[in-house]
Amino acid sequence: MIRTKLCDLLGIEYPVLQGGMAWVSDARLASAVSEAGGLGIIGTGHAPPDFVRDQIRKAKEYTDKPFGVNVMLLSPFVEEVMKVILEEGVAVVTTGAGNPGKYVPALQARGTKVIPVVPSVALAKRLERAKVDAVIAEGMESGGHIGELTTMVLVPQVVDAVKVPVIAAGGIGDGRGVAAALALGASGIQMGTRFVCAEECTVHARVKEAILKAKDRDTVVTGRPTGHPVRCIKNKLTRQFEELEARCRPVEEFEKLGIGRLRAAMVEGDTEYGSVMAGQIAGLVSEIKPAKLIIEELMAGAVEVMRRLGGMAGEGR
Ligand code: TUI
Repeated sequence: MIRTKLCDLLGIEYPVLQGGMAWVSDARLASAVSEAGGLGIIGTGHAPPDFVRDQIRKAKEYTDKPFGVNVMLLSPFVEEVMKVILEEGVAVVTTGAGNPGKYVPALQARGTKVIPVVPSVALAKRLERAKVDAVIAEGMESGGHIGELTTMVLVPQVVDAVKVPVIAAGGIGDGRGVAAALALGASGIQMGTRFVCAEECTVHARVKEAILKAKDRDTVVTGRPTGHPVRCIKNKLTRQFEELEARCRPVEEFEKLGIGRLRAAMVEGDTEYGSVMAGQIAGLVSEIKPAKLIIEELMAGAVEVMRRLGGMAGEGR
């Protein structure tokens, strides 16, 4: 099996993080992933502090293993959510959509590891100076809010730029992706879209169906003019966003169109007019399975690829 320094840092069996996904990765999915030997992560998005506290307490009921909470730094509740996390105490905090530098000392004093998502080498270096425990280098293949660089390009450059462990994310859905990430120098991987189709994921069934049905070119990035580009499965809503872009409409119109759309998709199952955030790897996801099986197949697949590649090197090809 594959163990890396990330396993020791986080006290997990496999170097696999389940991406924190708002309205999708609740205590149920996160605890299932942690029970299976990865690191499950509760997604908080714009959720209010009481919801976050409730989810942390539930996850602690469901598992004794370490789990994480993802904090979306654009949330209006960031300060209150951080306060809840400090009160409750969690093993790991991952962050998205910003620079979490100012929260690092308090979280670490409480024993929490801090692992931000970085879309660039510059932010990775800045956050290493702020003493973060590791970084997640997330490529634009990912679902949801994304940066500009691909995983293939971003990961090796971040690996060369920092000494802390680097976790590769974006476009990883099976053992081949894990082996590729390790080849790029990553110490582990984070996967979101594949875990949406875990049996334990409580997202609306129509979202799982949309991912299972998706082909390679079925996602699209909208919202670039707002400064917050988002990748979703193509539907009537993404076409409306594209129309706003074509007509160069002001940012406020994008914001208005986006209100409540993530919840509409993930909770109510509105896959036509909701934001069905998913990564480009959706085209590779073809089955609903328990989280444990997803992780076991992922790791077995990676070992198999690495064995085959080792053999090729031995044959001098
Ligand atoms: O955060 C994500 N993905 C997300 S968050 C989300 S919830 C949402 N809801 C409505 C609108 C937008 C989002 C859905 N998906 N991934 C991590 C991520 N972080 N991707 C890119 C970044 C990022 C971008 C800029 C991280 C840091 C950053 O820094 C800018 C700075 O302050 O230097």
